[in-house]
Parts: sequence; C-alpha cells; structure tokens
Amino acid sequence: MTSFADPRGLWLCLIGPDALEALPTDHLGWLGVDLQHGRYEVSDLAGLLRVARVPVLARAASGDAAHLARVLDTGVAGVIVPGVSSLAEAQGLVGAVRFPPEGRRSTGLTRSVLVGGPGRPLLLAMVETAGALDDVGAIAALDGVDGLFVGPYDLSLSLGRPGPTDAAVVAAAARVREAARAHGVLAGAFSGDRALDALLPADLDLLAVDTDVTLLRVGMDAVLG
Ligand code: 3PY
Ligand code: MG
Repeated sequence: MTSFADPRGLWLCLIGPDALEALPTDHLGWLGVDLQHGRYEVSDLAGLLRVARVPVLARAASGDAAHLARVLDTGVAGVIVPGVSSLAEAQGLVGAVRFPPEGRRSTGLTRSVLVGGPGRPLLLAMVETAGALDDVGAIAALDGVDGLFVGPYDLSLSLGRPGPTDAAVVAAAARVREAARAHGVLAGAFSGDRALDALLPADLDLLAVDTDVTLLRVGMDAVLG
C-alpha cells in the first residue's frame, strides 16, 4: 500500500502555481486539487504539478471516463473520484483508470509519459453517498481501487443527517476506515473542521485538513485580528 510522508493534505480550490510555489508545504504529505468544486480546469493541473513539492491528488469533476483519462494524462499521483454510488460504478472507474488488461485506459503522448509521471496512479473512490456506504466492503475489495475517501459533507446530506459531525456520519467514517483496513487499501477523508478532525478515525492515511480558501481567511484574521 502506498504511504504518504504525512497524512495531512491541503485541498486546493483556487490558488495558482505562483501562490502554491510561495506556500510552505513542509508539513504536508499531499495536495488535493479540486476539479469538482474548485475553480480548476484540467488544463490548470500541469502548472500546479510543476511547482508542487508533495504528491498531487486530483479530485475529479466526475467519474466520466474521458474526463478521468485527461486528468491522469497530466501526471497526477492519483484521482479522488466523487459521488460513487455503487459497486458497479466503482468497477467502471477501474476500467477508466487502469490500462489494459486491467482496464480500458488509452495511452498517448501525454504529459504523464513526457515527464515520467507515476507509473500507476492511485484510484481513490469517494464514499459520500448511502449507496457507496452500502457497498463499501466490495468497493474496497476491488482490484484496481487503492483507497476509500470519505466526503462527510455530502455523506451527511445523503444520509439525511444535519451535518458532518452527526453521530451517524462519524460512525460511517469509522466503517469506511474498517473496510479499507480489512482490504489493505488507503483510508482517507476530507475534514475542513477541527471539531470534525477529533471525531474522524485517528489513524487515517489521508486527511484533507482544510482548504486554501480557509488558509487565506484565517491568515487575514491572524494578521489583522
Ligand atoms: C464532501 O464532504 O462531500 C466532500 O466532497 C469534501 O470535499
Ligand atoms: Mg462531496
């Protein structure tokens, strides 16, 4: 199982390469670049990858195979795929992300080939729907899936709970972690909230602690009070 120097990651929603280059990332194990809710297009990834000093995982906009192929062609270390709703959908992701014979991904003169990107990018399935939670053991067991990544905010919506710190969501996150451990794959989650950090399993392999947006806002508060 791949491991990261530090489980803590920063989730990028809007900063560009110049700001990333200026950001101290010594205490981070990875960066998440959010193509689903962030401002980024696939064409923004190369510039960020050129200055990133830790592995970059792209949160894809969707599980669409053509989109995932273009994201992977940039040479990211892996993809975090949102909104997975079933085992069948997760099987489709393996087909999209893996080269034959494991999957159907095509190769070409891509940035990942040109710069010798990661040989085998990570595929992390987000667990943020009730359907994915129902199938969590089978998804974790799939050859080609490297990890599960909890989206506690959407999961709370999908489970009809009031928010990510609700007991049912916290219990679901623990269940996801157990499934990942049982099948030897990575267990990760998004947080963005210190109260939630304390409720999530303590030994996650990946924890998106917070976003670049929060860093800017907290930084402004710290400087100006
Ligand atoms: C969620 O919690 O739903 C997320 O997708 C976190 O980014
Ligand atoms: Mg989500």
